[in-house]
Amino acid sequence: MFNIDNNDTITAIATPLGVGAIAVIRISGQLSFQIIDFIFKPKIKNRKSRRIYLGYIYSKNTLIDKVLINIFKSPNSYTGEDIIEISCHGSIYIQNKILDLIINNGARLATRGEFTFRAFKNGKLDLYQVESLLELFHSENELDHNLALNNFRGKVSIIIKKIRKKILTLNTILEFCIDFSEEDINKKHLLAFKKLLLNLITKIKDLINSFKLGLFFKKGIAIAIIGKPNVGKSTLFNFLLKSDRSIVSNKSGTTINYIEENLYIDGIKYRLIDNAGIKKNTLNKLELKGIKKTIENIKKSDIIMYITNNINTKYLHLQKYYKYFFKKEIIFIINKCDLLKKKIKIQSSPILISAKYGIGINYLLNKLKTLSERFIKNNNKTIITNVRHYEELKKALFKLNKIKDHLQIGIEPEILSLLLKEANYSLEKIIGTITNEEILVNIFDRFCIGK
Ligand SMILES: Nc1nc2c(ncn2[C@@H]2O[C@H](COP(=O)(O)OP(=O)(O)OP(=O)(O)O)[C@@H](O)[C@H]2O)c(=O)[nH]1
Ligand SMILES: [Mg+2]
Repeated sequence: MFNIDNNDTITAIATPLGVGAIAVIRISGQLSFQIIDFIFKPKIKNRKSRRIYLGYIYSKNTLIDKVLINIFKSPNSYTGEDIIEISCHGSIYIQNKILDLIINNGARLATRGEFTFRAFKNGKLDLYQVESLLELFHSENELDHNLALNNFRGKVSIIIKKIRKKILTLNTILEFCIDFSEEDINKKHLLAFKKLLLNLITKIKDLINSFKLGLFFKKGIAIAIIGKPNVGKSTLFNFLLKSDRSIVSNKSGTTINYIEENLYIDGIKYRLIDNAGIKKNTLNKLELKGIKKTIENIKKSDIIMYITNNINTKYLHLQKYYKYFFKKEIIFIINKCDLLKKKIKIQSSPILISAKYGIGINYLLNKLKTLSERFIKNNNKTIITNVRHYEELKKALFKLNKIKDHLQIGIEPEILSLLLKEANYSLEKIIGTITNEEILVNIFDRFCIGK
């Protein structure tokens, strides 16, 4: 980890290591322009910020590469410092040669996330945005990406800053009360205090509740495919994944242990789980173990796809059972419709499909979409996705609720003021106004060198 108070000029290759069409090398700090003057020709006379210059990198008199350099003058840069970005040809030799030159002229190699740390230190990003940036790097689907991008752009930070402002207002009311005796405290003040407090509690509760929604985006909506053996569970699993991931055979009990895979439909992430068939009255130990795992998966899932081959199955009864006993959404599916003797109209529930021939799958996907929207509705809402933020918000809420309880007894400004400070402290830890080295190391170490 870097020294927090360090002001060295830092450098790193910002693109992935290896041969590429081009590579980008970054320099940030006070010596950036001095270093580029040493190694880049022609010399730039009137440096302009956010301008690209074409020229050559030299090591003494030896030409290394023809490059483009991009200049960002402090404070209008990613780190808030003077930044140079050199786009060179992507050979490993050229990249390393230029990096060596920069280091020999006064910069040092940056550590993981050090550029972003400087952005944080110089007030360009708050800690919430920094953590959202990490999530942006790791986003796997459209929704995940939108969420991380919104948060990186400061959506949640703005809300938290507003909440903190309101806490300060509460504190001002309290300070006013400290100067007066209890009898003199104006009822109006007390009412204003209560109103603002309740408003804050609701806002923090909303953020806390959004965490569950955030988990759906990140972890995906879990779907357990279940039913009796041999009904075509694995065939459907494979069809949806467009791969032969699960073994299919006409032998009953083919799937012994469950298989889980990620599936993306319309930008929504699902975790599809193919389970062992549920068999009544079996004494086979292996089958019993498989069934036990299936039940565990049912409990862990958000949606159940129940498959049967029998058009006379009493699905309403089953639907009630899963909905009320397990409290799960259920999609009831009759598979192998291609084998049905008489023609049956494909309908919305139960859904008739042929997993083997891909018949009726669109009906199934539509149904899935409708159910999923129940989980991920309000997707325009601000959503928090980070456990650390969730925990701090819960702590802040706890303190504010304590204040609410205290108000029942009467107003004791000193105690309330202390509780407000503690709530504020948690919020400051989220955006990084107050932080400790352990948290910083934990966060910035997850970045790569060059970011
Ligand atoms: N005709 C027809 N056969 C199907 C269809 N879906 C699956 N099958 C066949 O049914 C048999 C069982 O399919 P699986 O997908 O292995 O069934 P399963 O429910 O996973 O079975 P277990 O893992 O044993 O519980 C295989 O021979 C499949 O080819 C379908 O839509 N139409
Ligand atoms: Mg199977």
